[in-house]
Amino acid sequence: MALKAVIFDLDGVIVFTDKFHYQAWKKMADQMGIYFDETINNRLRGVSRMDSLDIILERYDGEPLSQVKREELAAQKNEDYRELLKTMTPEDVTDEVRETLAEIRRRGYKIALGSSSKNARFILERVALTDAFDKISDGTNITKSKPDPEVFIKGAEFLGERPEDCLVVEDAEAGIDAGIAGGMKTAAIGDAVSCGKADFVLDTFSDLLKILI
Ligand code: B16
Ligand code: MG
Repeated sequence: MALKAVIFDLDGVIVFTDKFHYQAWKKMADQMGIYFDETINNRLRGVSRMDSLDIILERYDGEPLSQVKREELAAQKNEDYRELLKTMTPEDVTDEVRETLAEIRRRGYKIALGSSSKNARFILERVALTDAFDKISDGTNITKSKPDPEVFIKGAEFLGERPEDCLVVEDAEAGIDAGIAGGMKTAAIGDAVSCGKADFVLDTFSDLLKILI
């Protein structure tokens, strides 16, 4: 196995914005009288904004909502979410993550982001981490969200590497499925560990340095 590049998921791997997604979706759900809790929020990991809305609306028993209304709800949620993102600072990335990314690059690997989020660049700017990535593949350059492999395939393409030479690092089962479907090696961290499908399991982010030697 000759890995040449690493493609990182963002939310749940590099930063933890799930609490902000939760707060913003919770506000919308409360306004509409829809039951929503942290367990349901866990199902939104790695899932696109509109697909997340559909999951929340599974518990909505009012009249069917038009596409225009659905888009309005998603836009309002995103506005609320972005307000919360503005509270993020470089302190929201651990030294472990920052130093591990720098060391991976020193060892000669290319680094890309592979995030479903349309806010990925904004988040990286907030936490001063944009320069740690050679290329960014995110929600703005894909039409299908994880578990479809598009975001990672684009990431590999942007880097100029073959999928089989890339390692995908993910916290969501949908993301591990996407990496496998894309023909990449996969490393699971956090929530994704329990799915048992990844090639590697990370107890902590710096465990990557044991794989990327
Ligand atoms: P946005 P990731 C994902 O980020 C989040 O895990 C998921 O909860 C969110 O719905 C999705 O991004 C879309 O985010 O509304 O900002 O476009 O884990 O793929 O980095
Ligand atoms: Mg994630």
